[in-house]
Amino acid sequence: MALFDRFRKGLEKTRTSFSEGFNRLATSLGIYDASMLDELEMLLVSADTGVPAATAAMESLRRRMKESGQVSRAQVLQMLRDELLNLLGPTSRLELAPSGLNIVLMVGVNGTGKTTTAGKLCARFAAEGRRTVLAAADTFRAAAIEQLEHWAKATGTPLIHHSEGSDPAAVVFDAVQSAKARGAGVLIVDTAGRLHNKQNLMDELNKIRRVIAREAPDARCTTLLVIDATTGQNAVVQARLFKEAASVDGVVLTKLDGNAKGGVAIAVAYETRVPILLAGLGEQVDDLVDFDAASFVDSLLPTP
Ligand SMILES: Nc1nc2c(ncn2[C@@H]2O[C@H](COP(=O)(O)OP(=O)(O)O)[C@@H](O)[C@H]2O)c(=O)[nH]1
Ligand SMILES: [Mg+2]
Repeated sequence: MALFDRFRKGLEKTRTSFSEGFNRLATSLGIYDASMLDELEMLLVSADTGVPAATAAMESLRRRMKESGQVSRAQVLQMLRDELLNLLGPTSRLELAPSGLNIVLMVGVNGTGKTTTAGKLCARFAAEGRRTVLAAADTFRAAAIEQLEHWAKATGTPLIHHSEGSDPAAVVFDAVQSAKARGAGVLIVDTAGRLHNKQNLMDELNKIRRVIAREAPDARCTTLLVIDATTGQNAVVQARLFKEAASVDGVVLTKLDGNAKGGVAIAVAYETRVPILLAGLGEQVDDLVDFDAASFVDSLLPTP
Protein backbone atom coordinates (compact mmCIF):
# COMPACT_ATOMS: atom_id res chain seq x y z
CA MET A 1 0.00 0.00 0.00
CA ALA A 2 1.30 3.48 -0.83
CA LEU A 3 2.39 5.67 2.09
CA PHE A 4 -0.51 8.08 1.67
CA ASP A 5 -3.06 5.25 1.71
CA ARG A 6 -1.52 3.83 4.86
CA PHE A 7 -1.73 7.20 6.64
CA ARG A 8 -5.26 7.67 5.39
CA LYS A 9 -6.31 4.28 6.70
CA GLY A 10 -4.48 4.73 10.01
CA LEU A 11 -5.87 8.19 10.56
CA GLU A 12 -9.43 7.29 9.64
CA LYS A 13 -10.85 8.14 13.06
CA THR A 14 -9.24 11.58 13.23
CA ARG A 15 -10.07 12.27 9.62
CA THR A 16 -13.74 11.38 9.97
CA SER A 17 -14.21 13.65 12.93
CA PHE A 18 -12.22 16.54 11.46
CA SER A 19 -13.52 16.32 7.91
CA GLU A 20 -17.16 16.05 8.97
CA GLY A 21 -16.74 19.16 11.08
CA PHE A 22 -15.01 21.01 8.26
CA ASN A 23 -17.63 20.09 5.71
CA ARG A 24 -20.43 21.02 8.10
CA LEU A 25 -18.96 24.52 8.40
CA ALA A 26 -18.93 25.09 4.67
CA THR A 27 -22.30 23.62 3.73
CA SER A 28 -24.49 26.58 4.64
CA LEU A 29 -22.71 29.36 2.74
CA GLY A 30 -19.99 27.63 0.74
CA ILE A 31 -17.69 30.44 1.91
CA TYR A 32 -15.98 31.24 5.18
CA ASP A 33 -16.83 34.10 7.50
CA ALA A 34 -15.34 35.13 10.86
CA SER A 35 -17.56 32.98 13.05
CA MET A 36 -16.89 29.93 10.89
CA LEU A 37 -13.18 30.53 11.33
CA ASP A 38 -13.64 30.51 15.09
CA GLU A 39 -15.36 27.16 14.72
CA LEU A 40 -12.57 25.91 12.50
CA GLU A 41 -10.09 26.86 15.20
CA MET A 42 -12.13 24.88 17.74
CA LEU A 43 -12.16 21.95 15.34
CA LEU A 44 -8.37 21.96 15.20
CA VAL A 45 -8.17 22.09 18.99
CA SER A 46 -10.60 19.18 19.28
CA ALA A 47 -8.43 17.11 16.92
CA ASP A 48 -5.71 17.72 19.56
CA THR A 49 -3.41 19.99 17.61
CA GLY A 50 -3.06 22.01 20.83
CA VAL A 51 -4.09 25.61 21.38
CA PRO A 52 -0.72 27.24 20.47
CA ALA A 53 -0.56 25.49 17.08
CA ALA A 54 -4.25 26.08 16.30
CA THR A 55 -3.91 29.77 17.19
CA ALA A 56 -0.79 30.20 15.06
CA ALA A 57 -2.36 28.45 12.06
CA MET A 58 -5.60 30.42 12.27
CA GLU A 59 -3.88 33.77 12.76
CA SER A 60 -1.96 33.23 9.58
CA LEU A 61 -5.02 31.87 7.76
CA ARG A 62 -7.16 34.87 8.74
CA ARG A 63 -4.45 37.25 7.56
CA ARG A 64 -4.05 35.46 4.24
CA MET A 65 -7.82 35.40 3.66
CA LYS A 66 -8.06 39.10 4.36
CA GLU A 67 -5.15 39.96 2.08
CA SER A 68 -6.19 37.72 -0.79
CA GLY A 69 -9.97 37.85 -0.48
CA GLN A 70 -10.00 34.08 -0.93
CA VAL A 71 -12.85 32.70 1.15
CA SER A 72 -14.21 29.71 -0.75
CA ARG A 73 -14.11 26.24 0.75
CA ALA A 74 -11.44 25.05 -1.71
CA GLN A 75 -9.27 28.12 -1.11
CA VAL A 76 -9.54 27.89 2.66
CA LEU A 77 -8.76 24.19 2.49
CA GLN A 78 -5.63 24.85 0.43
CA MET A 79 -4.43 27.55 2.83
CA LEU A 80 -5.19 25.40 5.84
CA ARG A 81 -3.14 22.62 4.27
CA ASP A 82 -0.16 25.01 3.91
CA GLU A 83 -0.53 26.15 7.51
CA LEU A 84 -0.63 22.63 8.91
CA LEU A 85 2.45 21.69 6.90
CA ASN A 86 4.20 24.76 8.27
CA LEU A 87 3.40 23.73 11.83
CA LEU A 88 4.81 20.24 11.22
CA GLY A 89 8.10 21.60 9.90
CA PRO A 90 10.30 19.94 7.29
CA THR A 91 10.09 16.16 6.90
CA SER A 92 13.04 14.30 8.47
CA ARG A 93 14.02 10.66 8.22
CA LEU A 94 15.72 8.25 10.57
CA GLU A 95 19.21 8.35 9.08
CA LEU A 96 21.62 5.51 9.68
CA ALA A 97 25.32 5.55 8.87
CA PRO A 98 25.89 3.18 5.92
CA SER A 99 28.91 1.60 7.59
CA GLY A 100 30.02 1.14 11.17
CA LEU A 101 27.68 0.64 14.11
CA ASN A 102 24.44 2.57 14.62
CA ILE A 103 22.85 2.51 18.05
CA VAL A 104 19.15 3.30 18.37
CA LEU A 105 18.00 4.02 21.89
CA MET A 106 14.25 3.68 22.49
CA VAL A 107 13.01 5.92 25.31
CA GLY A 108 9.57 6.95 26.53
CA VAL A 109 6.89 6.38 29.11
CA ASN A 110 5.66 2.86 29.87
CA GLY A 111 3.05 1.54 27.44
CA THR A 112 3.74 3.99 24.63
CA GLY A 113 5.04 1.31 22.25
CA LYS A 114 8.83 1.23 22.68
CA THR A 115 9.15 -2.54 22.58
CA THR A 116 6.70 -2.90 19.71
CA THR A 117 8.52 -0.21 17.71
CA ALA A 118 11.87 -1.88 18.46
CA GLY A 119 10.42 -5.11 17.03
CA LYS A 120 9.04 -3.35 13.96
CA LEU A 121 12.43 -1.69 13.40
CA CYS A 122 14.15 -5.11 13.55
CA ALA A 123 11.90 -6.25 10.71
CA ARG A 124 12.59 -3.10 8.71
CA PHE A 125 16.36 -3.39 9.14
CA ALA A 126 16.29 -7.11 8.30
CA ALA A 127 14.43 -6.28 5.07
CA GLU A 128 17.11 -3.68 4.30
CA GLY A 129 19.77 -6.34 4.81
CA ARG A 130 21.26 -4.76 7.93
CA ARG A 131 22.63 -7.04 10.59
CA THR A 132 20.82 -6.03 13.78
CA VAL A 133 21.16 -6.86 17.49
CA LEU A 134 18.49 -6.18 20.14
CA ALA A 135 19.25 -5.29 23.75
CA ALA A 136 16.68 -5.83 26.51
CA ALA A 137 17.59 -2.90 28.73
CA ASP A 138 14.11 -2.75 30.26
CA THR A 139 14.89 -5.08 33.14
CA PHE A 140 11.96 -4.08 35.38
CA ARG A 141 9.72 -7.00 34.48
CA ALA A 142 10.42 -10.50 33.17
CA ALA A 143 7.48 -9.98 30.79
CA ALA A 144 9.32 -7.11 29.10
CA ILE A 145 12.16 -9.47 28.19
CA GLU A 146 9.72 -12.16 27.00
CA GLN A 147 7.94 -9.62 24.80
CA LEU A 148 11.25 -8.71 23.18
CA GLU A 149 12.10 -12.42 22.78
CA HIS A 150 8.95 -12.79 20.72
CA TRP A 151 10.01 -9.96 18.38
CA ALA A 152 13.59 -11.25 18.22
CA LYS A 153 12.34 -14.67 17.14
CA ALA A 154 9.80 -13.30 14.68
CA THR A 155 12.40 -11.14 12.94
CA GLY A 156 15.44 -13.42 13.31
CA THR A 157 17.32 -10.86 15.40
CA PRO A 158 19.78 -11.90 18.13
CA LEU A 159 18.65 -10.66 21.57
CA ILE A 160 20.99 -9.79 24.41
CA HIS A 161 19.29 -9.93 27.79
CA HIS A 162 20.03 -10.50 31.45
CA SER A 163 17.56 -11.54 34.11
CA GLU A 164 14.81 -9.38 35.56
CA GLY A 165 16.08 -6.68 37.92
CA SER A 166 19.61 -6.58 36.52
CA ASP A 167 21.50 -3.39 35.65
CA PRO A 168 20.34 -2.01 32.25
CA ALA A 169 23.79 -0.51 31.62
CA ALA A 170 25.36 -3.96 32.02
CA VAL A 171 22.95 -5.33 29.39
CA VAL A 172 24.00 -2.52 27.06
CA PHE A 173 27.67 -3.27 27.73
CA ASP A 174 27.18 -6.90 26.66
CA ALA A 175 25.01 -5.93 23.72
CA VAL A 176 27.66 -3.54 22.38
CA GLN A 177 30.31 -6.28 22.61
CA SER A 178 27.99 -8.71 20.85
CA ALA A 179 27.12 -6.20 18.11
CA LYS A 180 30.82 -5.53 17.52
CA ALA A 181 31.70 -9.23 17.49
CA ARG A 182 28.95 -9.92 14.94
CA GLY A 183 29.87 -6.93 12.80
CA ALA A 184 26.30 -5.64 13.23
CA GLY A 185 25.17 -2.44 11.55
CA VAL A 186 22.50 -1.61 14.13
CA LEU A 187 22.01 -2.15 17.83
CA ILE A 188 18.50 -1.36 19.09
CA VAL A 189 18.29 -0.73 22.83
CA ASP A 190 14.84 -1.10 24.43
CA THR A 191 14.71 0.80 27.73
CA ALA A 192 12.27 0.98 30.63
CA GLY A 193 9.77 3.80 30.93
CA ARG A 194 8.84 3.24 34.52
CA LEU A 195 11.15 5.78 36.10
CA HIS A 196 9.79 7.73 39.02
CA ASN A 197 11.13 11.16 38.23
CA LYS A 198 13.19 13.21 35.84
CA GLN A 199 16.43 12.83 37.83
CA ASN A 200 16.02 9.09 37.95
CA LEU A 201 15.33 8.96 34.22
CA MET A 202 18.30 11.16 33.41
CA ASP A 203 20.64 9.09 35.60
CA GLU A 204 19.56 5.83 34.00
CA LEU A 205 19.87 7.10 30.43
CA ASN A 206 23.16 8.83 31.14
CA LYS A 207 24.59 5.62 32.54
CA ILE A 208 23.60 3.80 29.35
CA ARG A 209 25.05 6.61 27.24
CA ARG A 210 28.36 6.51 29.15
CA VAL A 211 28.68 2.79 28.43
CA ILE A 212 27.98 3.44 24.75
CA ALA A 213 30.46 6.35 24.59
CA ARG A 214 33.16 4.24 26.22
CA GLU A 215 32.54 0.93 24.42
CA ALA A 216 31.46 2.21 21.01
CA PRO A 217 32.87 5.73 20.68
CA ASP A 218 32.53 5.72 16.88
CA ALA A 219 28.94 4.49 16.79
CA ARG A 220 26.23 6.80 15.55
CA CYS A 221 23.74 7.01 18.39
CA THR A 222 20.12 8.07 17.82
CA THR A 223 17.67 8.52 20.68
CA LEU A 224 14.08 7.93 19.63
CA LEU A 225 11.34 9.17 21.93
CA VAL A 226 8.25 7.01 21.61
CA ILE A 227 4.96 8.71 22.37
CA ASP A 228 1.40 7.46 22.27
CA ALA A 229 -0.86 9.67 20.14
CA THR A 230 -4.02 8.45 21.88
CA THR A 231 -3.00 10.27 25.07
CA GLY A 232 -3.66 13.61 23.36
CA GLN A 233 -2.11 16.61 25.05
CA ASN A 234 -0.37 14.37 27.58
CA ALA A 235 1.84 13.28 24.68
CA VAL A 236 3.07 16.87 24.42
CA VAL A 237 3.83 16.96 28.14
CA GLN A 238 5.83 13.73 27.81
CA ALA A 239 7.72 15.02 24.80
CA ARG A 240 8.71 18.16 26.70
CA LEU A 241 9.80 16.23 29.78
CA PHE A 242 11.96 13.82 27.81
CA LYS A 243 13.42 16.57 25.67
CA GLU A 244 14.63 18.25 28.86
CA ALA A 245 15.80 15.04 30.51
CA ALA A 246 17.44 13.28 27.60
CA SER A 247 18.73 14.59 24.32
CA VAL A 248 16.10 13.33 21.90
CA ASP A 249 16.87 13.13 18.18
CA GLY A 250 13.43 12.27 16.94
CA VAL A 251 9.94 11.19 17.88
CA VAL A 252 8.08 8.01 17.03
CA LEU A 253 4.36 8.75 17.27
CA THR A 254 2.54 5.47 17.87
CA LYS A 255 -1.14 4.47 17.82
CA LEU A 256 -2.10 7.13 15.30
CA ASP A 257 -4.73 4.58 14.32
CA GLY A 258 -6.13 4.53 17.86
CA ASN A 259 -8.61 7.40 18.17
CA ALA A 260 -9.50 10.83 16.87
CA LYS A 261 -6.55 12.56 18.53
CA GLY A 262 -4.15 12.17 15.58
CA GLY A 263 -3.77 15.94 15.36
CA VAL A 264 -1.45 15.64 18.34
CA ALA A 265 1.38 15.11 15.84
CA ILE A 266 1.02 18.80 15.03
CA ALA A 267 1.12 19.80 18.69
CA VAL A 268 4.24 17.72 19.35
CA ALA A 269 6.11 18.99 16.30
CA TYR A 270 5.11 22.62 16.82
CA GLU A 271 5.58 22.84 20.58
CA THR A 272 8.79 20.82 20.92
CA ARG A 273 10.45 21.30 17.52
CA VAL A 274 11.67 17.72 17.69
CA PRO A 275 11.12 16.08 14.29
CA ILE A 276 8.64 13.21 14.04
CA LEU A 277 10.56 10.51 12.22
CA LEU A 278 8.27 7.50 12.36
CA ALA A 279 4.60 6.77 12.82
CA GLY A 280 2.95 3.68 14.31
CA LEU A 281 -0.28 2.91 12.48
CA GLY A 282 -1.16 -0.41 14.11
CA GLU A 283 0.12 -3.35 16.14
CA GLN A 284 1.42 -5.49 13.28
CA VAL A 285 5.05 -5.78 12.29
CA ASP A 286 4.67 -3.70 9.13
CA ASP A 287 2.59 -0.97 10.76
CA LEU A 288 5.55 1.38 11.11
CA VAL A 289 6.10 4.01 8.43
CA ASP A 290 8.33 7.02 7.88
CA PHE A 291 6.42 10.05 9.04
CA ASP A 292 5.45 12.02 5.99
CA ALA A 293 3.99 15.46 6.72
CA ALA A 294 2.19 15.84 3.38
CA SER A 295 0.57 12.40 3.58
CA PHE A 296 -0.36 13.09 7.17
CA VAL A 297 -2.03 16.43 6.44
CA ASP A 298 -3.78 15.12 3.32
CA SER A 299 -5.12 12.22 5.39
CA LEU A 300 -6.63 14.60 7.93
CA LEU A 301 -8.29 17.05 5.60
CA PRO A 302 -11.43 16.40 3.58
CA THR A 303 -11.10 15.87 -0.15
CA PRO A 304 -10.97 19.24 -1.97
N1 LIG B 1 -2.97 0.34 17.70
C1 LIG B 1 -1.66 0.42 17.94
N2 LIG B 1 -1.15 -0.21 19.04
C2 LIG B 1 0.17 -0.12 19.27
C3 LIG B 1 1.04 0.61 18.41
N3 LIG B 1 2.29 0.53 18.93
C4 LIG B 1 2.20 -0.22 20.05
N4 LIG B 1 0.94 -0.62 20.28
C5 LIG B 1 0.40 -1.42 21.40
O1 LIG B 1 0.60 -0.71 22.62
C6 LIG B 1 0.82 -1.61 23.70
C7 LIG B 1 2.08 -1.23 24.48
O2 LIG B 1 3.20 -1.40 23.64
P1 LIG B 1 4.66 -1.74 24.18
O3 LIG B 1 5.53 -1.86 22.98
O4 LIG B 1 4.63 -2.90 25.12
O5 LIG B 1 5.01 -0.42 24.99
P2 LIG B 1 6.29 -0.07 25.90
O6 LIG B 1 5.86 -0.24 27.32
O7 LIG B 1 6.61 1.36 25.60
O8 LIG B 1 7.39 -0.99 25.51
C8 LIG B 1 0.89 -3.00 23.07
O9 LIG B 1 -0.36 -3.63 23.24
C9 LIG B 1 1.16 -2.72 21.59
O10 LIG B 1 0.66 -3.73 20.76
C10 LIG B 1 0.46 1.28 17.25
O11 LIG B 1 1.11 1.95 16.45
N5 LIG B 1 -0.89 1.13 17.09
MG1 LIG C 1 8.48 -2.26 26.70
